[in-house]
Amino acid sequence: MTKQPHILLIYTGGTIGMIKNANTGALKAFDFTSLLDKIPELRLLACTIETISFEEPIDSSNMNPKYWADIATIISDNYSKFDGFVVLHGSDTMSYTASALSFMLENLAKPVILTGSQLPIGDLRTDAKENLITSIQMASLQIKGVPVIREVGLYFEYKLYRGNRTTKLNADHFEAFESYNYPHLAESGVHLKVNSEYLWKPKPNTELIIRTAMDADIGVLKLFPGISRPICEAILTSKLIKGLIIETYGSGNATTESWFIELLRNAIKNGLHIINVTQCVGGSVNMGQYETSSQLKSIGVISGKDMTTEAAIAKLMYLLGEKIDSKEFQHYFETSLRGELS
Ligand code: ASN
Repeated sequence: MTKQPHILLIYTGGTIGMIKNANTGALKAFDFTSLLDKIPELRLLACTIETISFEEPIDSSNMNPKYWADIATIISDNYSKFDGFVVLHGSDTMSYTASALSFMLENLAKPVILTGSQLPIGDLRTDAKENLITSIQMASLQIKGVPVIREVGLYFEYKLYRGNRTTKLNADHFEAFESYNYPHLAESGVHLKVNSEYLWKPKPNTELIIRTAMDADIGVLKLFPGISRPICEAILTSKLIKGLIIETYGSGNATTESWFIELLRNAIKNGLHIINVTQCVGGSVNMGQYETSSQLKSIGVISGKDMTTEAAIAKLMYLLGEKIDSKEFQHYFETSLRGELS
C-alpha cells in the first residue's frame, strides 16, 4: 500500500475559526482544537493531518510581514516531514499573504494552499467546510508520489488559483476571489479538474530557500483626477520611502502635467524605485502605448506589467529586503520570479 500524503494544517485565524460574541454579535477567533471537532469529515480524507496554530489567532487585517515570516518558517521547518501545507487564513488579506509566501519560499516544490471562508465554520450555511476539505484534497494530489501542485495556491469557492495572481473582490459573496490575468489552476466539481498546463514547474533538484527579510518602507499612491501637487510632493520627496507603487489608469497611464513628471523624475534620480501598476482589475501596464505613459517609461518608471497590487507590494518588499542592487532592480521586478506576471 502506498503511503498516504501527510498534510500540515496551519491555522492563523480568520472568519473560518471565529465565533460570535453573544453580547456584542462581533466575530472573534476561538481555539483551533475545537475547529477540528467541528469537521469529523476530515477523518474520511485519504491523508493524514497534523495541525499547528498561531498562539493568538488573528483577523487577517492584523497580518504583517512578521507573521508572513512565521508562516514561511513553519513551512520550512516542517518541509521534509510533510507532503503538503494548508494555511487557514482570513480572507481580507489572503492575497497579500499568498503573494508574500510565494516570494519567501524559493524553489518551493510542494503545495502550499491558503484558504478561509466568508462564514464561520460553525454557521449552518458555512462555506468553510468545502473550502477546507477541498484544499486538503488539492494539497494531497500526487502522481507517482510527486505532488501535483508545487506552488502557493489559494483555494476558495470551488477554484484553486495561483496565489500571487488573486485579489479579494467581494466582501459578501462566497465567490470572493478572482484571478483576472491568469487562469485558475484547478476546479472542484463532481471531480477535481486540474489545469496541468497552467501549473508552476519548479526548477528540478533544487532545495527550498526561505527569504523572510521583507522591507516594508514602501508606499502605494493611487492616482485620481485632481490629485494634488502638495500631496504628491510630500510622498515623492519623503526620505523614509524606498519604493513606491503608483496605481495608474488603464494600461499604465497618468497625468502628463509637468509638475507630476518632474516629481517622479527627481524621486527616481534620488534612488526611489517607482512601479507602475494599473488600477484596472484585469489587463496589463504597457508604457508607451499612449502618450500619457511614454514619459513614465523614459524617466525610468518600472513596469508592474499585469501584476496585482498585492503581488507588487509583496515583490517590492521582497526585492528591497534582499537588497537587490539598483542597477538590477528593474530587471528583477519586470521578470517573473514565481509566475506573478505574464
Ligand atoms: N475579517 C476576516 C479576516 O480576514 C474576514 C474573513 O476571513 N472572511 O480575518
